[in-house]
Amino acid sequence: MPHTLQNSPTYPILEITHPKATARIALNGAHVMEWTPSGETASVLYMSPDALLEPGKPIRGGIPICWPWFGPHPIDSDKPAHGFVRTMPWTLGDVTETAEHSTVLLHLSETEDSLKLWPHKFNLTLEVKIGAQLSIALHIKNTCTEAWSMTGALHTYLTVADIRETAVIGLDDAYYVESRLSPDRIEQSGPIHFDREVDRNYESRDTVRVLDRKGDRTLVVEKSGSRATIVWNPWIEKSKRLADLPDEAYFGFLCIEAANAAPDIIPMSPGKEHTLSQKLTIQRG
Ligand code: TA6
Repeated sequence: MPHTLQNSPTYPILEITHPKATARIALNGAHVMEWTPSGETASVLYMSPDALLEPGKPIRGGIPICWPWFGPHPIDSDKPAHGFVRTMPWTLGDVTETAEHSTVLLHLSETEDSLKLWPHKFNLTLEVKIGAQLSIALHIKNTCTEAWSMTGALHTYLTVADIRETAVIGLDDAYYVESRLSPDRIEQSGPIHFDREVDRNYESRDTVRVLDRKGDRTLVVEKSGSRATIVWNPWIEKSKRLADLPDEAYFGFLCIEAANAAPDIIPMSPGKEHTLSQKLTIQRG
C-alpha cells in the first residue's frame, strides 16, 4: 500500500511506503516528519522525542514550513514566530508514484484565521518527492489584487551522530550574521564546526554538505529560490529552554535551512509565483 492516512480525525498523518524510501507527513503544517531511504536504519530528518503532535502547535523536528515570515514577526511580537502556515491544517492533494519516487501534493490558501494574522490572499502548494532523495518544493502564488512581500524557510532538521564531530562545508567565503546577536557581517573561513550555539544567516545560494563523521555519511543539501542558508544548533543552554526538546538532544541534530530572511525580503506582485525548494541526498563512504 503506497500510502495510508492515519485515521486520527484530529491529527492526520500520511504514511508513504515506496521501494526506495518511507516517509511520514503530518497534515498539520504539511510537515514532513520523517524520511528513511532504503538502506538507512533511521530517519534522516531529526524528530524530537518530546515533539508536540497537537493541532495548531509547531512540531520540533522534520521540516517546518516557515512562511510568510521567517523568525520573529518583523513588527508584532504577539504574532507567531516563523509565520503561521506550519501550524495550520493543509489539504492533502494528489499522491502519485513512479519507480523512482512517490510525489505528495499538499495545499493551503488564506482562511479567516490567516487573514487576521496577515491580511493577504495566497495559494501554497507543497510538493514532496520521496525516494532515494528527498525533494521538497514550496510553490507560492500571490492570488491578491495587491502586492505583498514575504520571507520564509524550509527549516530542515537533520540527524547527525554527534554535532561535536560534524562539520559543514560549502559556505566558505560566504558572509553571515550571527542570529540576532549582532548585525556584523562576518566572512566564513573554512568548514563550520560546532562547540557552542550557532544560529547563522549565510548569504548563499550554494549547495552545502554536512560531514557527519561519526555517522560515516555526508548529507548533501541543495536548494533553489533561496538567497540565505540558515545554520542552527541550539547547543546546551537553548536546548534546556526548549520544552519540546530533551536537554541533551542538541548533539544529535543540525538545522540547514533554505531561506529568504529579513532584511532580504521578496516582493510579490499580483499573480506572481515563487518556488522555494530543497533536495537532500545521502552519500556514504
Ligand atoms: O532557524 C533558527 C531559528 O530562528 C532559531 O533562532 C530558533 O529560534 C529556531 O529557529 C527554532 O525556532 P522555533 O520557533 O521553531 O522554536
